[in-house]
Amino acid sequence: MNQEAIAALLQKIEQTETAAGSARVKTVVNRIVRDLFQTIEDMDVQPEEFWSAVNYLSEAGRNGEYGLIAAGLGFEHFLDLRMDEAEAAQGVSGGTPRTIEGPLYVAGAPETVGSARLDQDPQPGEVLFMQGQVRDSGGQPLAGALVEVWHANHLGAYSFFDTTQSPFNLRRSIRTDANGRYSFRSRMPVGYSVPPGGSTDILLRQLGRHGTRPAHIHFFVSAQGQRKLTTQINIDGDPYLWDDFAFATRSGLVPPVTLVTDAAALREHGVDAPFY
Ligand code: MBD
Ligand code: FE
Repeated sequence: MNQEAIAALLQKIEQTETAAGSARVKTVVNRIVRDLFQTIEDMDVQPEEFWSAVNYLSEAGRNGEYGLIAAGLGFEHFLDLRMDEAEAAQGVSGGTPRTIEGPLYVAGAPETVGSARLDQDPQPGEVLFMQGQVRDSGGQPLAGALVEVWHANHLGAYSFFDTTQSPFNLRRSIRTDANGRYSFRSRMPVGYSVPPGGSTDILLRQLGRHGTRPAHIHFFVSAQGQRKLTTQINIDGDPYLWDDFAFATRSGLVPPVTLVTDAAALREHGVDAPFY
């Protein structure tokens, strides 16, 4: 089809629009339709391919996998890069880098002050301790900040989505203490992989890609009068550390991990052994 014919159809479609509705939605949707018409034209997409894509999207919606696809195609990371750029333009810089939320946060985790234990269900693997301090952009500790933490178990599965785990297993909200500090005890997570045979998996396979993330722990950090930080840390040494299907690993988000084997030091942390 020639460009004039495509332009004429687009004009005909837009002429059906009235003054009602949203100017923003009109602009964005019309742009997406234009770009998709052009892709179909340029790639000579066949009707069977188009309807196969429509059916794929219907199925992905039924599976609740749009969030996962958004992560896997790099859209979620792209939005982060745009937020970084917008902040830089406002002269905002420094601090812990942001990275993606992902589709697996659940609100309402039990709240504690200062410290928490995240693992409720028995879980094999290493005992994990993490501690940190929430500070404002001037470096001043923030007492009473909320640190929401969530991560996967030894199978890379998240409570709520994995109904074999008890509610809020490996999910907590921790208020920082008077010195802005928080700490928690948990078990080492294993990297998540997209559900085998699911919509995201099908797409990634066709792209010749894997659907695995390195082991990671998610955080929301919020405090009165402060911008909310959405971030993660990665566990150093994971083979997927720099090969995340969701592109979320960033330098500054791979803290040092220390293996503690000294019996006295372990007892001090209230454990008998680093693994059970
Ligand atoms: C996850 O655990 C996750 O963090 C992201 C971004 C996507 C899928 C699963
Ligand atoms: Fe995750």
